[in-house]
Amino acid sequence: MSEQRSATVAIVGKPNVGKSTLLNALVGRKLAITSAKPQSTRLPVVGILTAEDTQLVFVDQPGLMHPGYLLQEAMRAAAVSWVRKSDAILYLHPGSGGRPPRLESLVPELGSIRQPVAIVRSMADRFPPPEAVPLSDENRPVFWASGLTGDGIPSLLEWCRAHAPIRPFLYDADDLGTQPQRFFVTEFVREAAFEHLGQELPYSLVAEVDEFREGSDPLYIRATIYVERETQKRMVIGKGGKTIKTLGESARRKIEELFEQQVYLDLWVKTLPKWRSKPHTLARFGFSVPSGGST
Ligand SMILES: Nc1nc2c(ncn2[C@@H]2O[C@H](COP(=O)(O)OP(=O)(O)OP(=O)(O)O)[C@@H](O)[C@H]2O)c(=O)[nH]1
Ligand SMILES: [Mg+2]
Repeated sequence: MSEQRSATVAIVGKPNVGKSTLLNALVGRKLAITSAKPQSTRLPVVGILTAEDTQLVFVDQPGLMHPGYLLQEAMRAAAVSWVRKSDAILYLHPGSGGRPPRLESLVPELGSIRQPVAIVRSMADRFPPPEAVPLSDENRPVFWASGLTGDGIPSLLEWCRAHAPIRPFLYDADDLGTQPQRFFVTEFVREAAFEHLGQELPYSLVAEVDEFREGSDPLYIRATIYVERETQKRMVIGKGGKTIKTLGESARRKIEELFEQQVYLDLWVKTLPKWRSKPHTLARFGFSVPSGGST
């Protein structure tokens, strides 16, 4: 039997460059939520691809940006920690525009980055490569790929496999992810919120699963959406409950697709003032608040 290889591969870059879409394309399954609006990913999402003797553990990250409030600090801290600890890095920058800035300039706190980094010019279906494609940049290989069409994905996988250290698998060969079903419920509720609510509302919103009736059919899930203000709560509910109904149906369909079973989603809306800037509320929703964060 040949030796096993395994690698954690962080998918990083600025917000809205197609990281989550790429994760889903790499593992062939919709695990990470995506949106035309930036900052849709708040917590890393893990997708596992095991083929023959190699296991690749992709970790989609929140976008690297300057944080404005504590939630954004926690998002950035998560992404930076994965840049530090992953075995290899896919650094995404859209095919449009000029040269990508050096990854080091987005994470100056880390100094130099020693792991293998592939520069991925994303959204290659919209921004195809120029005639003379640079094969490398700063001694890092450049790939053109589209998470939407799948173009370039096989070459990326080949690069990841080539950089996977000889090491036993990190997870079971059958595992597709590492996060609990509850996590995906709250993520898909947020994705539906990005689709159905106005510009700023999805940013003030977080979801929590209150009850998950294991073994029930359809699977009964009770969840609460928290927003920061009463006015926002009224907007999420909508006239006669219309908005929350549409949002809930959309989220339910997404959850059913991932879980491959019928779901009854009982969705509520409550206010939780300033949850985005309080360490204890952030911790409750799964964020690791960097030390020194304000209360
Ligand atoms: N045409 C095209 N659009 C893409 C591609 N990848 C992503 N998009 C679109 O770009 C937008 C952002 O995609 P995401 O995958 O959510 O980007 P992200 O980098 O994860 O964004 P954040 O999590 O907010 O940082 C969405 O509207 C996607 O549909 C691609 O390969 N081609
Ligand atoms: Mg994302």
